[in-house]
Amino acid sequence: MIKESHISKVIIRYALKDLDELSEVDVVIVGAGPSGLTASYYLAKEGFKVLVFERRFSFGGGTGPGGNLLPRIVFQEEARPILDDFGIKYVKTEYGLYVADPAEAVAKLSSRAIDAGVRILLGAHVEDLVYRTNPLRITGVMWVWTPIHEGGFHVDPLYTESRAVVDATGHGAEIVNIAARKIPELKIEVKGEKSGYAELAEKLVVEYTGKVIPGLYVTGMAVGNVYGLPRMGPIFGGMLLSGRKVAEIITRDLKQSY
Ligand code: 48F
Repeated sequence: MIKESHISKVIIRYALKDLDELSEVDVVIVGAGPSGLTASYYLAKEGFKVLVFERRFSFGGGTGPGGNLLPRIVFQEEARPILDDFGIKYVKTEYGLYVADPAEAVAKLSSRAIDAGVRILLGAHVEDLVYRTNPLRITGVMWVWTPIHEGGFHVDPLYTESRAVVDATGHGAEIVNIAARKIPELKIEVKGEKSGYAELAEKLVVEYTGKVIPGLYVTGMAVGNVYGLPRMGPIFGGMLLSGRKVAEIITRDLKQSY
């Protein structure tokens, strides 16, 4: 027999138990796009408790729409080991570039991350940071459900504490921008993204990936916004390489601080 009240009870009981457990984690990643999902997977593989906040009710960020809605995304040679780690199939083209199916990429990035132990909270919008002084550092995020945010209601958010916060919010670099605007003593200068230059952008986005200030890291297109780098358009190797790199940096930093 299915009782309606039991449906409600199990949702409430289990969801609240999860949220209770997730109020303190090792790493918060904001954004379930390609860079955030990649970072989350490699961090979970290292044994860290990882929570991804995604304000949409779906995964993948800018991956799904491919290039101007054409269902193919492009990767370069350097990204192949990561595609292989996730089991994403690809075809080598006549230009030496590789193409893959965006739907498969989204599905495999997210399912491998979840299988590695990552928790993804959908419909959850990060609207602010938590910080401490002496030493000055970021220690978590403040978040509300997306419909609350979209509705423009004044509802106080909940806290999630973490040892590292990763801005994987894409072109807007929302989290680093919040830090720059609301904690001026951090002296973060956000330069803003430049126009398209694919080869240079792919190289620089990986090079500049990493720690912005203690406790706050940046990956993916957000890196371009923070450091004034060009955009690359629908080539995604840099996103995966940036995600893996930020995971390596955080792994090193967190293991050193034990
Ligand atoms: O935009 P997005 O895919 O970021 P990415 O991982 O990849 C960029 C590429 O898709 C593409 C490109 C490179 O080839 O130019 O654009 O850097 O994913 C960012 C995700 O973050 C979510 C947003 O909904 C998207 O799914 N997001 C953004 N701000 C917030 C957020 C926020 N404040 N709270 C929660 N989620």
